[in-house]
Amino acid sequence: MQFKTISMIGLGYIGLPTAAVFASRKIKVIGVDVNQKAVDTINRGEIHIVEPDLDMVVHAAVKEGYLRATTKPEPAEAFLIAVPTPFKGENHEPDLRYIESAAKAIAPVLAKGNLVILESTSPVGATEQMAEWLAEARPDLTFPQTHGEESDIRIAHCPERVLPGHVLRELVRNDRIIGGMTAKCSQLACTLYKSFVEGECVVTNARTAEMCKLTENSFRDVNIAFANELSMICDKLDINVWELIKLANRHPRVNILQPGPGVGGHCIAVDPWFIVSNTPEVARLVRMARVVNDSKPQWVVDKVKCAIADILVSEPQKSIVDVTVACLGLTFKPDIDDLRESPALAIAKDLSEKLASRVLVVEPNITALPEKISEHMGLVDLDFALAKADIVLLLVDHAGFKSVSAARVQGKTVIDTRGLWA
Ligand code: SAJ
Repeated sequence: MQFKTISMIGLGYIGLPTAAVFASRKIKVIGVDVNQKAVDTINRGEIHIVEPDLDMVVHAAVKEGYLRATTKPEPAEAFLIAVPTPFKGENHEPDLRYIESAAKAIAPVLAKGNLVILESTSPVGATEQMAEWLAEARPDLTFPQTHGEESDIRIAHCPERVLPGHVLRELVRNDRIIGGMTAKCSQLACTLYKSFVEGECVVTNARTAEMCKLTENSFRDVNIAFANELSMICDKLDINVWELIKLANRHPRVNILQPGPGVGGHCIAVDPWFIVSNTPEVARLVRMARVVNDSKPQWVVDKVKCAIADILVSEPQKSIVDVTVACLGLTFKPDIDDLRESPALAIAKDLSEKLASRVLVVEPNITALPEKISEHMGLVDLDFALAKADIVLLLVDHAGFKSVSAARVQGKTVIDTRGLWA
């Protein structure tokens, strides 16, 4: 079967690039998003997110008539859902409300023979739950959970696994996990993805596909937690953690990741909690990694406070208001503009709000801070920050910070959370 028209529900960091890549293969894509502004932007052939080269691909897709955005679902042969799956509350319980509303929004336009794919990272069981919501909304159609291979609607979970900043390349080249609710569901989903995926489309069931995505991000989280814990141990033992890791990684079977100010973004800091919520009594290591990584920003804040105390002791003529802290970087990882769940931002905000010292913030990848943050801190350029700082706090290893010479930070207290200048 050849898909001619598909629909992407959710036009964010994953949905929009995926929609554009399908469109570049001459499949008509109806993009659906609740955000009217995003819809209008896309229909002008422009983009509302930052991702290298995406603007060109979207522009071409819209111009050639293969991609169109709307706020209201329309009939299509396949529906792909790429909406956020955050967690709610103190217990980090998964919040499936966006999947639920996407399912309820497409239900009225579903037709016999349609394929529905959940791409959003989800706790185990979410695809079956989505199938239930669809079945409740459309009692006139049959679904895999009750009719197996004979169902009118095919359903699969095919998680996205692309790295922000390299989305277009990874969408095409990475292997794709295809978790159909039945074998026929998987087969149809494979046919769809093979229109652009050059990697292998590997078939499994929906629950394994859900767990596979969570496992990948949790693997990374656990390993970063190990690196972060090492950095705190080494600090106490007066050992350079960056040198230590380099040395240990010379062992052929050791590959330690890099410590940092904490783990940010909307994936690695979130997804392990879905495993914990599925199996709270056994997911001890997964939970502990989250706890370790989440404790790192406060550890960095405490380091700054100690550094200020040291300055006040060694320069008694100074008071706390005379001490200037320059925070270099706010995004959740280098060379992007994404502030979501950024530990660097949390640290800078905490210092700005709670310290009597002057806090300067440098973030070369954004032109203005979001409104609710800008009341607490202002952006300055790197030269100004370095000239004024008593304490230079490196929070993000942006390429532009790498070239700062030792001479420019001489005499200042340097706290390098990324080992960029180690
Ligand atoms: N980080 C460290 N030390 C490291 C590596 C990363 O502190 O050695 C930090 C980063 O600074 C950042 C956070 O971890 O704050 C997450 O960054 P990342 O580059 O590890 O991952 P993401 O969140 O950009 O993308 C991840 C990827 N998952 C894996 O590599 C297993 C990506 O492939 C997924 O598609 C994505 O999550 C997602 O959407 O789930």
